[in-house]
Amino acid sequence: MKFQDKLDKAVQKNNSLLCVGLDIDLSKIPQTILAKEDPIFIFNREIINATKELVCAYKPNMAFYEMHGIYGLSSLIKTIEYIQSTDIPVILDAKRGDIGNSSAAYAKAIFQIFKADAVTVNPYMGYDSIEPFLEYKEKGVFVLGLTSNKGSQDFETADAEKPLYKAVINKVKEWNKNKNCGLVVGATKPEQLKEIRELVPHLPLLIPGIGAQGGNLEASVRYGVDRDGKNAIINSSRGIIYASNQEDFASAAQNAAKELREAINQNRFMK
Ligand code: NUP
Repeated sequence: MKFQDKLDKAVQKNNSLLCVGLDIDLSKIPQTILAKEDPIFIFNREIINATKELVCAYKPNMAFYEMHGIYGLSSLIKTIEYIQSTDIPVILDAKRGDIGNSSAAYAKAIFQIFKADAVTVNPYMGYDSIEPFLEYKEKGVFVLGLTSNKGSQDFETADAEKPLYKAVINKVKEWNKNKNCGLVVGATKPEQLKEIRELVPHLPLLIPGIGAQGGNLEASVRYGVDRDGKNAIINSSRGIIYASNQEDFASAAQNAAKELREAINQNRFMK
């Protein structure tokens, strides 16, 4: 099934635009979980069980698995396999991009080994660095447009007249021949988000930066959604999965996800 269709189904079924980020931090996981054989997978499984009726996507960030070596990567593969049994799409946040043959290897790893439904990529090296990902027509490819971090001012918005992120958006429109592109736009940039949505009325936008980074939820939803109140994927990672670092972490994550889904839905059709 195409990523867009899988996303639409999950949005519809769970009445949700919430994406839960699975960014593992062992220092925030309760002792009882840490004592088990594969704590990363067990923790994720509990979070997934508690939130799978509340989300439209999960987004593990590869860095938090790579930092644990082979062990972390094996937990990531098990986690994605587990999510696949729920029909919720997985966006693997890997921010890849390299010369063509290296990108082809990255794409194979992300889509065929880790079996993600979508990936994040860095556009800095241009079309041939992204093309190997786009060739997987069933998969979603989210290109970094305007990121949530402070450093986005160094390149992305450095030229106020002709900001780099707008050049990226124009290219993404050209690259979207297989209708499998999306854009990443930080929740900390609501003004630009409004403009970006006008430039790309139909693209799925992955919007991180809610919660821990202080992004603007209301504006992100209102400006981020398309005309049908869809296609904005509002991510929160730490704000959901570490709502509690005690034994009640799963039910605390469920409550946090419920609240955020509700707050998102209140703004979905406010255009
Ligand atoms: O612009 C971006 N900002 C951002 O925070 C692009 C991203 N991919 N992210 C990722 O989203 C970040 O790396 C992390 O995995 C997640 C945000 O996590 P949190 O601030 O909700 O905990």
